[in-house]
Amino acid sequence: MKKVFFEEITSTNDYAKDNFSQFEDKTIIYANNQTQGHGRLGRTWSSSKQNGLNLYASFILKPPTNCEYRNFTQYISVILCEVFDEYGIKPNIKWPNDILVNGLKICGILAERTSLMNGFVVGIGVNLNMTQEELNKIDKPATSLNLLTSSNIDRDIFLEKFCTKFKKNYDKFVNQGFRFIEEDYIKRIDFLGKEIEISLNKTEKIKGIAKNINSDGELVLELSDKKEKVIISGEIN
Ligand code: BT5
Repeated sequence: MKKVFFEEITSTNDYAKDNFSQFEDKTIIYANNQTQGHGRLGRTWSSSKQNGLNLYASFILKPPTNCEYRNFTQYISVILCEVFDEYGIKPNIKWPNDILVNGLKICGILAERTSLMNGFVVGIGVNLNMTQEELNKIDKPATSLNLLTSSNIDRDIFLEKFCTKFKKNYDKFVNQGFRFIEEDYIKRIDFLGKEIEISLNKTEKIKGIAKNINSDGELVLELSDKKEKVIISGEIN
């Protein structure tokens, strides 16, 4: 995988989108610091004050056009969980693709595309070395790998572990889609069978029992009238 590194950048996702056509499939754009890192719906992704300690990376992906791009974030979340396993951490996936440890967010994943792109960009922000003070400033509960392992984490080693796993099964995943990761993904989900509320957009919410993740990676919700509703995208509150 080709890597492109910046000391400082506004947002690796924005750079990857703006320069998409220049790069080959599976190029990684990463940076020591982001000044305008963002999540979904214009939300901020908080960075550490110290450079180079956390992972801010975006992947340029140009798979065949029949691939469901939202499943790629799920593929990446499974790979990230496997990397965390190597550090002795047991993370959960909060559908569709947040990664949490004991209910605290350690990693965010953001897939984006524009009509001009023959593919998409998937950005990951991973808290590798954050102080508790920095985490306390985030408006939702968060954690960092260094605090969980009581040791400093080498960002480049973490990224290398990720890339090795990403490449290993990428072609199989592209061919088979979500089915290829279904089992590994579902075993990381800890809310199945529970009542949850999902924000479908900024104003609409829906409640129900989380029944299952179907073979396309979508969430199946049982509503109060026992009817099932398939949720393609949204955010569990
Ligand atoms: C995400 O958005 O979780 C996706 C974040 C993706 C960030 C990467 S960094 C590299 C690439 N370049 C970018 O500009 N972005 C990507 P969302 O689901 O909208 O969650 C955002 C919310 O997570 C915020 O509103 C906070 O509540 C919380 N948050 C912000 N920074 C955090 C952090 N460092 N650790 C844990 N939670 C955080």
